[in-house]
Amino acid sequence: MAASDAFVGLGSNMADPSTQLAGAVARLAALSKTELVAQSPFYSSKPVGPQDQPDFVNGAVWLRTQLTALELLDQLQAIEQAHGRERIRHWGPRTLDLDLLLYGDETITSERLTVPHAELTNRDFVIQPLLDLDPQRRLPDGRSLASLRQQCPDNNLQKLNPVARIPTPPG
Ligand code: ROI
Repeated sequence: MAASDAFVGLGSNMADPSTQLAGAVARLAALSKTELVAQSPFYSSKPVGPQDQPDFVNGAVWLRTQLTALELLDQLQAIEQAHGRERIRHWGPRTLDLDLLLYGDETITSERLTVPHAELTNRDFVIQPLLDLDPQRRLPDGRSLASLRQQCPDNNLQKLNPVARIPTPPG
C-alpha cells in the first residue's frame, strides 16, 4: 500500500501536559508502517469549553503511514488509553487527546471518523501547529491553512520552550 501523509493533533491539560505530548510523539514515531516526518512546536492555549480547567498544551505531528485511516485511528486511541485517558466531563480536562486531522487529501465521513477533523477550521491551537509543519498545506476543499488561521478565534497561543525532559520510550 502507498504511504499517505497524515497529520495528528495532540492536546493535554492534565498530569504534566508537555511530558504527555512528548511521550505521545515518541509512541507515534514508533508505530509500525509509519514514519515521523516532523513535529511542531508545542503551544499553551486557553481552554475552549469550561474555563475552570487548566490551560492546554497543543501540538501536531506529520506522519507518513501505510496504515489506513481507521488503522491509524485505532493506534491513536490505544496511545490515549496508554496515557490513562479518561473522559470525565464533556469538554473537560484530559490527559491526552490525539485527533486525526488530515489524511492525505481524503474526505472521510463515517461513524467513527470525520476527516478533516470537524473542529479544525475554528481552532488556532490546531491550525497553527499544522502551519508550522507545512505552510503550503490546503484542506481537501482547497482552503489554505493560512487563510483559516486569520479567521479563527484567538485562544492566546504561546509557544513553549523545547521540552527538556527525555520522553519515556514506548512499549
Ligand atoms: N481547548 C484547548 N485550548 N486545547 C484543546 O486541545 C482542547 N481540547 C478539548 C476542549 C476541552 C474542547 N478544549 C480544548 O477537547
